[in-house]
Amino acid sequence: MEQAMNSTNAGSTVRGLGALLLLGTAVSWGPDLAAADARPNIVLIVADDMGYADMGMFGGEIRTPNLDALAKEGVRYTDFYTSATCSPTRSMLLSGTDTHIAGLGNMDEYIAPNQKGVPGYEGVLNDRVVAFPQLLKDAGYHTYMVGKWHLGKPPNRIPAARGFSRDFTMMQGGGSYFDDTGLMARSPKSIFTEDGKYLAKLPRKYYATRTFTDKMIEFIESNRGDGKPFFGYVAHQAPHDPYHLPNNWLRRYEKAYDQGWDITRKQRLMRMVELGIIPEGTQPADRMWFLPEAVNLAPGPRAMAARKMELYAAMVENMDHHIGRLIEYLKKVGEYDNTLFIFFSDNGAEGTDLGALLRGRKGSLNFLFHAINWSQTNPAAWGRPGSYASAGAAWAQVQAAPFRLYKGWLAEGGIRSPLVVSGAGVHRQAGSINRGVMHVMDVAATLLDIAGVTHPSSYKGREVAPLQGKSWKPMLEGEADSPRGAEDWLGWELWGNRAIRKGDWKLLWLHKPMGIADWELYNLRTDPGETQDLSGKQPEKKKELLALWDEYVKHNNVILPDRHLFESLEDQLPQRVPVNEGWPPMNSKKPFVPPKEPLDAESGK
Ligand SMILES: [Ca+2]
Repeated sequence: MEQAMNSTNAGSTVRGLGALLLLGTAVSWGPDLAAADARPNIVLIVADDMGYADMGMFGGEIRTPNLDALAKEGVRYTDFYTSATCSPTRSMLLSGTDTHIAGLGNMDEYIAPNQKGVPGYEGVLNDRVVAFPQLLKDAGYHTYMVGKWHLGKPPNRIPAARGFSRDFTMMQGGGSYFDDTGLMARSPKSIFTEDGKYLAKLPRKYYATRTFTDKMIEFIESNRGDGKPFFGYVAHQAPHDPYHLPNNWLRRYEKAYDQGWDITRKQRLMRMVELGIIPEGTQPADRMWFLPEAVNLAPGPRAMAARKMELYAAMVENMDHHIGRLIEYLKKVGEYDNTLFIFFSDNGAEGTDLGALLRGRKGSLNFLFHAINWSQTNPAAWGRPGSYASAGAAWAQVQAAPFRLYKGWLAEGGIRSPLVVSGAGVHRQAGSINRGVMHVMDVAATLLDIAGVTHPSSYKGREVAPLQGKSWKPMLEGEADSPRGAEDWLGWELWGNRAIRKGDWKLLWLHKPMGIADWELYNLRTDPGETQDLSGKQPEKKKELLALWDEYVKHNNVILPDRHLFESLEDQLPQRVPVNEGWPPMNSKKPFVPPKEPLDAESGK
C-alpha cells in the first residue's frame, strides 16, 4: 500500500506540473512531463429514484454527510431537470440530445403499438447518437462505469460497446440488491456485464451499492499513476425499490417517521426555506386526494406505513456512505483535488409501488411472477432478500417536497432533481445555490467541453444527432449564471404526458386523474408546487408555450402513444372531486365538545 500511495502521489504531481506547463509558467521540464494530461478526472454519480428533498443540504432529515460535504464545497442547483423515469433520462445523459431521438422515446418495457419500429423508439440507446464516454475515451480518458445501465442488453448496446473501457453493470432497470433476482416476468434474472462480458455469476457477498463502489475503486486503482485522467460513471441502483439493506442498516431510522408524512413534509419545507432552496411562503402541492392525513391513522398502521420510509431513508444513507468510501479513496491517493464531481437523481421520488403494480395485473404473467418471487406481506422481513417494500405515494410527496406528483409524471415532482456540482473546475462561491434552468442533456456538452472535445456530426461513418444540451463550463467558471437565456426552452413527453418550460413558465398536460387531460399553466418562480393553474388568466403565455410544444414534437418526432401505463388509473383511484373551502361541510365544522359539568337532565341546567 505504501508503495502504491507513493506512485499515486507522483502521478498527480506529474499532472499538476502538466497544468503549469500548459499555462506557460514552467519551462525546463522534459518532454515526458510536458505530455502529462492536465484535464480533471470526472466522477458522475447518479442516484436512482431519489427525491428532491432527501439529502441534508436540500432539506432532508436523512443523514447524508458525504453528499452534504460536496454541496458545501460546491454548488447546489435548484432548477435541474431530468425525464420522469430511468431510461429516458439515461439516454439523454449519455447522448446529450432528446430521448425521442436517442432511442428511448418510450421506455422499452412500455412501448406502445403505434411507436413500434419508429426511429427514436428502439428502446435502446440507438446509433443516431454517439455516447459521450466514447468521445472521452477516444480523447484519452479512462472511462469506467458501475451500476445500472438500462439502455440495451445485446452485445452492441452494452457499456463496453458505448465507450466504457471498464464496467460492472446491471442491464435491467431494477431488481434485488443481494442477487440476480429480477422484477419482471420477461426478465426473471437480472443480467450483468463486466468489462464487456456477460457475467455467469455475481461476486461473493454481492450487495449492489457496496459492490459497485468496490469495482469503481478497483478500476481507478488499476490504471492509477499512468498520467491519463479518468471518467467514472457511478450509476447507483439505490434507493430504487425494493428496499434491500444489510442487517446492520435495517434499524437506523427506527421510529424516525412515526409522526407521519404531513409533519415530516412540513419539517422539510421549513428547512428548505432556511437553507434557501425554496422561498419563504412557498405553497407546497396539496396532499393527494386519495391519501389520508397521517394523524387520522391509528398508531399501529401509522408506524407500519412509517417503516417503509425508515427503510428508504436507510437506503439513501447507505448510498451516501459508499459515496463517502469512494471520496475517501480519492483523497487517500491524492486525486480528489483534481476531480470534478457531479451528483443528481435520475428522476423524481417513486410514488407508485411497483410491487402493487405487478400484483395488480390480474391473470397476467407478471401477476404470477410477483407471487412467486417477491413478498411484501411480512413487515418484519422488509429490507431483507426476497422482500418488496416501496414507500408509496404518501412518502413520495415528502421525498419530492414541495413539488406535485412523483416519478412517471411530468409535474415537478417527477422531473426536478437535486443537482450538486463540486470540485476541479468549479469557481463559484462554495456552498452557494444557483437557480439557472438546467437539463440532464447538458452533462454531455459540459464534460466534452471540459475535456476539450468537439462533438462530431458523424462518428465512424454514421451521422450523429447534434447536442441539444448546453455546456455548464462558463457557468462553473463563474463567467455566466446560467447556461440558458430568456429565449431558451425545454420540452418533455413520456407516456402521453407533456410539458414545456420557458423561463419561469411551465405548460403541462397530464392524464386523468393526476391531471385534467388538458393544458395547465404554472409560474414556477412563484408557484413551484404547481397549485394555481393560470391557463385561463394568461391565454397569451399559454399560446406562446403551445407553439413551442408543436416545435418540440416536430423537431424530435414525438409520437404520442396509443396505449399507455395510466389508461386505467382513473378506475383504480378514488374519484377526484374538487375540495373547496366550506365543502364538504363536515371538513370545516368545529367538533362539538360537551360541557365539563354534567347537566341536570330534568331542568336542562
Ligand atoms: Ca429512476
